[in-house]
Amino acid sequence: MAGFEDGDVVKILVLGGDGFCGWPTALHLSARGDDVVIVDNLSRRAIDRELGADSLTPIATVGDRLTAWHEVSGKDIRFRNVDLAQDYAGVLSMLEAERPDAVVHFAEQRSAPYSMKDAGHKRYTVDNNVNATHNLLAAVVESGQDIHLVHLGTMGVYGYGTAGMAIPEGYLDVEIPRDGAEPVKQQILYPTNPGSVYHMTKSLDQLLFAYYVKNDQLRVTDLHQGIVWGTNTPETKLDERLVNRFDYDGDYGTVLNRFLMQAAVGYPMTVHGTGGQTRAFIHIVDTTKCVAMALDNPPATGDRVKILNQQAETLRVRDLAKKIAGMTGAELALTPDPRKEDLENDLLVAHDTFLSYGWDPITLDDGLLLEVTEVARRYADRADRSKIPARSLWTSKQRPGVPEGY
Ligand code: NAD
Ligand code: USQ
Repeated sequence: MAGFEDGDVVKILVLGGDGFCGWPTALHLSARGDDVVIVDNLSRRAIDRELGADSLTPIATVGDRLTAWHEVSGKDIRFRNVDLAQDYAGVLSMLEAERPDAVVHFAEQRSAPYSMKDAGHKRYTVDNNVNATHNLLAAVVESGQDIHLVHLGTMGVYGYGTAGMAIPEGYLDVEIPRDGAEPVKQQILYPTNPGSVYHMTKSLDQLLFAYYVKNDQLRVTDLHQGIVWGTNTPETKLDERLVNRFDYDGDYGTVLNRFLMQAAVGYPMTVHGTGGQTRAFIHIVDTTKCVAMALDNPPATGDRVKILNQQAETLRVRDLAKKIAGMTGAELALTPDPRKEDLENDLLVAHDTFLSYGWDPITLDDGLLLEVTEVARRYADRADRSKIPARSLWTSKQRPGVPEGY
């Protein structure tokens, strides 16, 4: 890690380390020798129970996961159950006790459909995500420690239509014309245009980071990540108890993994609208690698928020479905789009910084679709077909079943 001597053990808190991206990242960092502590309130497992849904892969309890990791690697990862949004004192005392070099922040409610179910789910998502991020920032300042904060943000803060321009990494150069004088040149945060309450919380996070970096000179990296696909990584494959989660239900399943699972169980692939939506994608193995690279290349004290676009390639939803149909013979079913989004858009994304670190991204054409299809096929008997349809609509309504207190 830059700023550390080779051989130094670096302590990293992985917030949200029991989740889809956090778990394999925690293992990857532990495997390379970092001292890793997972922090999670297990809310994602509680939401599975609320929705009556489950991971397609049978995920072990946190305790069994960590025991298995110790058995296969000889390394220890510790676990702390802290609610980052509700327990500020717990966040601060954890930082004071652990004194981490870096914190990786995955711990937010990350489903757009879940965030759009009704007022209760909107309020939960905003309260949880914005408070978690703000509690963390305030606690880093109060602790007085110099901690590099790496946050998982989203491509969705930009909006997806770019009229042929590649979306830059976080900042936009603008020229403001003035009568009779030279135009004012400025670099501004790329104008945010979220498409769901969930994505909006990531836009709010951006402002929190910008403020704390300006006021308190915190060191923050914000990773604007595309849609993650795939399931396992070299570390999660080492033991059945280490398997990563695979979401396929209408709320948490993301589009590519949903299509792969649908193809595996013979369910026509649920292409929303015309499938002309273009999105950015990254494989889960690359998520773990990019986070490690971001940790190794921190901003200096006094730098602005370091924003990196963390995606490998952009693809149109109907092209994804056609690719999978070509591989498996599965059918496509154009379904009415439950969301409010452009049905056709182009998307170009700059991702120069990770490439400059030597990243060689995994793409869909690398044959890894087959690996995921094999995961989907292997666990197909665990699938509950009634959970596949996307039932959350982007229209105003109130439904029962919101988390307690909302
Ligand atoms: P996930 O829901 O599987 O994992 C999030 C974890 O955070 C869960 O284990 C949950 O229990 C925990 N958590 C949530 N709120 C918490 C709180 N208040 N206190 C403590 N723990 C809390 O989600 P994921 O897919 O692993 O995503 C992780 C992060 O990456 C999210 O911030 C998400 O926005 C971002 N991201 C994900 C994707 C994707 O395709 N999965 C793409 C881009 C960005
Ligand atoms: N879609 C379908 N059929 C489906 C599911 C989705 O056509 O069965 C379409 C959606 O309408 C949308 C696109 O596929 O146009 C992507 O949907 P998604 O659910 O895969 O992704 P999204 O809601 O954007 O959210 C996911 C993660 C989120 C992350 C985001 C990155 O859940 O945490 O922030 O991807 S990005 O999309 O780049 O903003």
